[in-house]
Amino acid sequence: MPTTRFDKESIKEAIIGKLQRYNGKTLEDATNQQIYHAVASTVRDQIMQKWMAYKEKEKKEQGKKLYYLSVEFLTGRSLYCNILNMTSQENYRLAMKELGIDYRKVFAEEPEPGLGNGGLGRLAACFMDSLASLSLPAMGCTIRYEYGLFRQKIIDGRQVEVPDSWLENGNAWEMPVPEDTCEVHYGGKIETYFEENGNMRFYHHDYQTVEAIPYDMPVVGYDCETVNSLRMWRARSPKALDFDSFNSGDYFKAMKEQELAAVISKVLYPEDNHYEGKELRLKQHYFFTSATLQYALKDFKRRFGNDFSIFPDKVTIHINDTHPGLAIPELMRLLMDEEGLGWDEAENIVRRTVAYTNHTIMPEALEKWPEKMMRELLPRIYMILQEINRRLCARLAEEYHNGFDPRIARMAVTAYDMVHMANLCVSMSYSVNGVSQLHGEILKEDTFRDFCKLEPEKFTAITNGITHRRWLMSANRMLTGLITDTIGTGWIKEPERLRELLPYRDDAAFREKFDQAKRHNKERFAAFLKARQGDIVDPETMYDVQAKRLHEYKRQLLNALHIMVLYGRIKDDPNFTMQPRTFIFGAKASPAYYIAKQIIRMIISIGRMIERDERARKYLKVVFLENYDVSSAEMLMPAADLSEQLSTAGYEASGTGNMKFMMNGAVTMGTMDGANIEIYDQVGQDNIYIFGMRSNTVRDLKQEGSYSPTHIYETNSELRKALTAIIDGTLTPENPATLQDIYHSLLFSDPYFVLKDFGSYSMAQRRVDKDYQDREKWLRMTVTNTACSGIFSSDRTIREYNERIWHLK
Ligand code: 26W
Repeated sequence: MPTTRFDKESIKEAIIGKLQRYNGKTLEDATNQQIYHAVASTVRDQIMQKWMAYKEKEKKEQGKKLYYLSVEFLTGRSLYCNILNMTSQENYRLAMKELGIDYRKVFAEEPEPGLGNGGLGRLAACFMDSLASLSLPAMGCTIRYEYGLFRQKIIDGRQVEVPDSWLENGNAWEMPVPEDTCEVHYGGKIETYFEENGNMRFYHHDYQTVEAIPYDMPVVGYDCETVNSLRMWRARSPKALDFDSFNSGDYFKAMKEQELAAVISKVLYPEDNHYEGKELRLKQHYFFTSATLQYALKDFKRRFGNDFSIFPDKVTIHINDTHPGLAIPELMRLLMDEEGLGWDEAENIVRRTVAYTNHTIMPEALEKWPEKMMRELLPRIYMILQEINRRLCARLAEEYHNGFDPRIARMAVTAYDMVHMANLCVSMSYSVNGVSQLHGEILKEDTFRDFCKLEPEKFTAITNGITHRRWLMSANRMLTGLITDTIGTGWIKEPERLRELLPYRDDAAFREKFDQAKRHNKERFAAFLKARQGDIVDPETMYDVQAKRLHEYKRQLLNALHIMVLYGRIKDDPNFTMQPRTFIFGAKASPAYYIAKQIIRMIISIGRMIERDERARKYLKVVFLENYDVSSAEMLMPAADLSEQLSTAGYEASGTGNMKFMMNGAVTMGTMDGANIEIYDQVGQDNIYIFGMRSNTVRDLKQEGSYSPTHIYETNSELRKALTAIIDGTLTPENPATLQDIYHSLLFSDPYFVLKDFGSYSMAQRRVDKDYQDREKWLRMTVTNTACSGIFSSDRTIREYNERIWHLK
């Protein structure tokens, strides 16, 4: 195969050549968008060679392959990370420099694929990067949404959602694979009949067909041969335009059927930790799950023929939360109806092939589909679910020696006219895992305790991770350079070796350089913010950051109330001083989540209240970073001094933002929840601020039902003043009632114990203020955080998945 060389000179030539051929432009005349496409396509050429070679190699190898199914992959931009993983960054840097290309501007031209909501989607993307970098054969599978998560605008102090048409200028990284197109069927009727040999068979007819067309994006491993694929399925009607209708002038009728099919891959649901039983969502889940499994079976047969008994040795289907859980009945269906296997044989294969990760214990996030919807939309799948359920309940009745044991209804796949996806996934997967140690315990002791008693060996906990290639090497090049100058490059392939930085805590010159990198990133962020939304922040101040989806359980309100209390102190006490702080919030609220949107309004109102006061302005600044996404996170994480991780203990399954901040040297302010606990274990109590109730206390308090927020309101006068300021016109003088629902929710319900934990939070914040003034102490803390963050690389996470669950070579 001819391989193009990619030294600096060839890169320069290639970029100029692309602009000439595709745009008829010289470098001088080309727009940044055109230059971006030219640069990207040179990288793409390079990747293609590797990708082809890898696919050839894969065909010959008889190894096991992972299909990682996820309704979200929040990949972020690809250009720089691809260059990095190809280890061409130095050549590209020089080539662009010599051509006079401003690489920052060019990289920023790439639209970010916003194909995810938050943690679950970003985790899937980090996993893909680590799988490829560890040379493990895997295919990520999802939907090619035409519109990703909405773009957030702040207008008149409120969130406004704008569609995200990320494909408008084309996607430089994807490749359609038309030969793998397949059909997905909805609706219709099932006829049962018997073959001569007595086997029961099913005939599905009168269904609607949707075509699934795959588009693959390469996932390049760091400094290795592996290039895996992220496969995104697009929906299309198989019918050509209805010409009769078209010719008779009924254009809309002619279009209708096509559009109904294509709508399946139109838009990502903007929901995160909140479930709604929308039919289109069920269609989406079945769409990409069915297409993926059809492909997995086709690929298996191509590699191994029809001996399905070895299927579980050659294929692992991992389902990222329950959303792709229909993989279970779909694989049953394909094995029985298409391949002719019997139930027991098919069930045995499925039980040894599918593994499931749970990402949330929030009851309102657990998927339940109305049986009626399932029956009408997916009649054959519904039959299989019923049979799975019948067999499960029979086994449980035997186990409990009682067909009416109350546990059976709790564990059933179909009960009370609903299909319970988590029960399906737990009962039929060979592995069920939580995403942090605490989360794993809660799953075993609470959420899935009945299942766990029967099959404890199935359950495990694997703490999440983040790819240090994107979140440190790409996002924070100055710190990366300092680390490498100090301890060499070994940490890049073995991130736990970041610990070698620990002794340098005592080295004043090193601390100084570490601080310079932080300072540089704070300035870079200030410039970015100013250019993007006109806000001015001062890099001299402490950056105190909370960036994550907006949710009551994540308790942005705790942070907001604390700022109001600080404001109160400044107003009331003329002698009060503190370290000047910039509070930065980044958060999208689900469009239908009213209180979450009100909380955004409140944060913005607090910022305005402070701006109105000359003295408060000296100490406090609040900015709301619009449209928080992967690209802005890459600017934000390296700039943060303090990382706010405030969830009510027991509710945040893991958190991964906490790891990104830590790796970039921010100190955590957090509850003993999710992975915060493990960050605490790594850095020790002197290098983290822990506050608030522990998860068992929260659990007990909830069960008792005796919690009274009004009692706290009555006894904490600072807090009472802050709460009153929400509704007395101090916060929103234009209309004092604007935020009254937040006030009422806190005072009369407070389901996530904001008031309860406030005192402890506020005390911990006083310590932060004091410690931040002690530069040596603070810098030792930040260095410690980076040094101890290696264990949170997703490389470690993926190794654990592979050792305990997948067993890929
Ligand atoms: C059906 C609606 C819906 C959509 C998404 C329900 C639930 C989800 C996700 C499971 C929510 C989610 O993203 N969970 C987050 O997963 C991260 C990766 O494991 C964890 O770090 C976060 O703690 C968890 O909230």
